[in-house]
Amino acid sequence: MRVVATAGHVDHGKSTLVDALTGMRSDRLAEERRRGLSIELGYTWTRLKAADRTDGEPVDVAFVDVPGHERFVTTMLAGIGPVPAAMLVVAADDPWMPQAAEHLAALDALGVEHGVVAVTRSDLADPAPMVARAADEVGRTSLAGSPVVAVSARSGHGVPALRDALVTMVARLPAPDPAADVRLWVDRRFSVTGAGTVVTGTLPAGTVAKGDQLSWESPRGPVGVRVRGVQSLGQPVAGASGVARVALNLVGEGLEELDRGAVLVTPGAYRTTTEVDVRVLGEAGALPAEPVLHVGAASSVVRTRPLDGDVVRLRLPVPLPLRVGDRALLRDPGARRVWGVRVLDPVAPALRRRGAARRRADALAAGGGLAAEVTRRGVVDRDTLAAIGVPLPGPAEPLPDGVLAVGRWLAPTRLAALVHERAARAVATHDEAQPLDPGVPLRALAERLRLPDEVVAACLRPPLRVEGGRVRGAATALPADLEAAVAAVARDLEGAAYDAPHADRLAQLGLDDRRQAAAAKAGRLLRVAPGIVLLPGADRAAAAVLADLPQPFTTSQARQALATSRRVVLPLLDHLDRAGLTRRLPDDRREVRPR
Ligand SMILES: Nc1nc2c(ncn2[C@@H]2O[C@H](COP(=O)(O)OP(=O)(O)OP(=O)(O)O)[C@@H](O)[C@H]2O)c(=O)[nH]1
Ligand SMILES: [Mg+2]
Repeated sequence: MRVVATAGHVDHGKSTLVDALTGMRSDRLAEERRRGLSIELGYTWTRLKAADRTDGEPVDVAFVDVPGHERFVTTMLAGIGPVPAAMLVVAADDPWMPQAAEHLAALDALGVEHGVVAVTRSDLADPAPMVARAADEVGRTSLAGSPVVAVSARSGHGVPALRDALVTMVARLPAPDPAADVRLWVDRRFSVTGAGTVVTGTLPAGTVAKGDQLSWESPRGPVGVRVRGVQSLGQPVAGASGVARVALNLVGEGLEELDRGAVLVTPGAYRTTTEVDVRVLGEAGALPAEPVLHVGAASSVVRTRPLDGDVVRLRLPVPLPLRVGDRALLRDPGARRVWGVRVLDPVAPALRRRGAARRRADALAAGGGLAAEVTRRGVVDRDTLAAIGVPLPGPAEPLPDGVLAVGRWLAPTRLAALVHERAARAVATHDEAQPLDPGVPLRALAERLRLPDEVVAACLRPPLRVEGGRVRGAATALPADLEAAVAAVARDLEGAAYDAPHADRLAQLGLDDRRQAAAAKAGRLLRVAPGIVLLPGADRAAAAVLADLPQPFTTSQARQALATSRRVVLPLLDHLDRAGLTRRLPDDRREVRPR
């Protein structure tokens, strides 16, 4: 299916022409029919096939017929917002009128490139002058090159040519991804007896199916809704893929508040925010302080804060699920002027310090793309980037230069050197102050750097490393007196590696529990139990000696082989068990585990 929105001045014949093309009535309301004026959006559809071609599949085209009256411009903008193609309708018997200009400016601001111009009511006046004028006006917009066709909805003259032009135009529309995240801008809501709430909208991409869960981004936060039924082109269907006009029967809480401007999205697929940085495509200087933002079928008064040049921050009254690259429109209702904008960052960071606005604009000037986004954000998780519409490489594809991946995190490569340096400094400062307790807890360091733990850990290079939850530096020197005590122990153990110093000797050397632990932590002593210290590596050496015994061996055999006492051998064997070097059997004998 293809979707085309109408545009054009009030009373120029939009509804009549769409009705002639579809054989349906787009003005549904009694008031619309009585006054001959569209008030709401009209929805009709038809199957089109080029008259001059027997080949080619017929294509379903749905029209969103908009009202032309200046009072209903917000409705008009809700109609064209999510639609990628337009049919501009101009009367042959009237001059070029203000709403023709305003609607065309809006289509241009939104960057709509696919269109057809119908110069209608050509039974009432020679269409040639308006054909020329319309081609000229359209030629200065994003719709430049659109065919201009003279028609009469009354006589039917030119209608086949218009159909052909429409078929050709919709054939050029890009095919959206049916697997894309759903973002349905609701443009109408009504209640059906027995069914409950029904909403309609243009689905630009993705698929909605019966039974789907969607999230409604309500003013109070996301609300889950379930799709009880889907209709498309007036028929119940199992599902519909964009681009499509859809009507959804919804079940959920608080639906009475859901109305035009509401957005239904794939749960969790978007980040809704109120601070949005955009590039203004036009004269940003003339932007009012509080224009109306129109995006999709939503509209709200926003506050603008110029950052620098054409980069402007918008503060939204309610959060919207926007994505990088989204086109939207700002409108000054007083001056009837519109500006197109392109979303640069839908989750813009707070600007606190002096000059932050300028720096932010400079950073945004670096453009889009993954590398630029990651550089700008520092560290960002893949889900956030996907949710704001930054394309990510697939699992097998390489990351762009300058981007480092750590699990779900992406970071600029240069961050690694910075983090390593900061970590090295933090560890050095800490170890100097507290040599008995070397290393900085990873968690604390990560918090200080405002980075995820695993990113900090991944940025460390030797000698920095994570050990037992702490970032440790190179083996730190012990305080001189402790160093001397360690050296004395080493002398004591010379030639009697398992004859651990007795309690009185340890007390004489000032090696109390805490200092034994500090020396052990620094890798200078092996502390098999409180009060039993040996030299580092004594445990492996002991295991090698024990391996020469017939297996399994008794505690007493071990004591003799190691030439030591029960005081030492009992805790040493326990230590060897814990270290996985020996295994204790049920009869209390042990065997050395194979390496
Ligand atoms: N003679 C003649 N009259 C037409 C033609 N097309 C539309 N009209 C008449 O023009 C008037 C306005 O037509 P609509 O189709 O309601 O115009 P519209 O553009 O939809 O108007 P709004 O929705 O209010 O903006 C109606 O009286 C139509 O009958 C045509 O091709 N020839
Ligand atoms: Mg109408």
